[in-house]
Amino acid sequence: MPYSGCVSARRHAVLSALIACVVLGLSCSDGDDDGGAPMAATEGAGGAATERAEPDAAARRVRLLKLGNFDQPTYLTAPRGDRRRFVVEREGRIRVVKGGRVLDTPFLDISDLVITDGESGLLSMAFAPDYERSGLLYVYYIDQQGFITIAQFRRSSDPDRADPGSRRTTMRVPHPRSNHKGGQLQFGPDGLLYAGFGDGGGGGDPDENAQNLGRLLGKLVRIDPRPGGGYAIPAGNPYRERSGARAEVYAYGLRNPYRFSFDRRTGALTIGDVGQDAVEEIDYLPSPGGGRVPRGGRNFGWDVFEGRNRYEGGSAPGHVPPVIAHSQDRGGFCSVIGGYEIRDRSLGRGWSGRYVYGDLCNPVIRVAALRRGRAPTRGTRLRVPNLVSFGEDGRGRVYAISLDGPVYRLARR
Ligand SMILES: [Ca+2]
Ligand SMILES: [Ca+2]
Repeated sequence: MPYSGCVSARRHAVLSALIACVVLGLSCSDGDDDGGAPMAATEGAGGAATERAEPDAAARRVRLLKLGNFDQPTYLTAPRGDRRRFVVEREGRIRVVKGGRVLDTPFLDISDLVITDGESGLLSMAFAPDYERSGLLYVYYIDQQGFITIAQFRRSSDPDRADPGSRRTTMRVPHPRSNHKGGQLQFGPDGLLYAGFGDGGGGGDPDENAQNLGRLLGKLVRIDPRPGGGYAIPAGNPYRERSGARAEVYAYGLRNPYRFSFDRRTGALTIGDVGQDAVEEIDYLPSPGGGRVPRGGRNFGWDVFEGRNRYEGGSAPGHVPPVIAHSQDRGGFCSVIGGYEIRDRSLGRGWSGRYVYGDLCNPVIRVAALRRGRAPTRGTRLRVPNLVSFGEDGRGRVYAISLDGPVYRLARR
């Protein structure tokens, strides 16, 4: 089969498709692409995603403004309030964009520590909430042993450079395969560090990790990193007292929560959980109010459920179904790319206050009005092939990132 690399990669997960398609020079956005215009219902047997047409002219007044070209960019972030942009490159570098220019010298280069097999690489980073004072930042990468690694670095005397000698290992988790490596780090509004770990790879969670509270794979974890290395367990973690459970677990039943985020205004949590062979999903937990994070201890269902469909036997106690589910077969979805609740008010109606997300194989940027139950979603006119991530800068402006190189800001026309 001439396209087997691409097709089979679609069936599995986020970065493998990129490797197959980028390295082999194939297009993953061919074929059953949905076209980007207002769409018909895209949902399979798991239940329909509610489709809306473009609501008004205001929603069309947003464009992709190119920030620059990078070497396999995987993420963008910045310390809160900072005007610079930090772009993470898969092979292990972090680049600084300052005054509209990409600085020649990377902020950090750990390419000697990082492997890029399968879905591996340097996959995201997070600045400590008190970065201005502490100078601490965290990176998420796959190390030479294939382990998921969260490491801390410290800013150097040059604010545009981290100190490469300041590395401390915060957390290191064995992972047996080259897919479902997770990849997201985020500080929640509670000041704690969250990370999303994939289920251990293969297909169908063969090791049955995601429903097993005694394992870290297939989980969203929450830790309190210690500046000298390692971490403490936060007092409010839901399984802290449960025998046989890992105290780091915040939520479970996840296949590959490759991208998740907190709403910078409300604290609501949104997870893009990459599907198996049928359904791509967005999970959503609203904030209890006051800018707080949602209560932990939720079960998102995998591998008993894929989207709203039954997947394997067994039970998933308290299963929280997704608010958005896209059928892979109808619309060309292969690996959902979770995004951000947009708080950039300059984008105006139809964008501000909506959740932006997309897919690796379907280039259409989508927006949704998140709520419990089933959330309405629509395709926009914006397209980013090989979409690998969204990002948010220090002022809450939102970016879309293509692994092909370009990073774009969502900007008003
Ligand atoms: Ca299984
Ligand atoms: Ca699920």
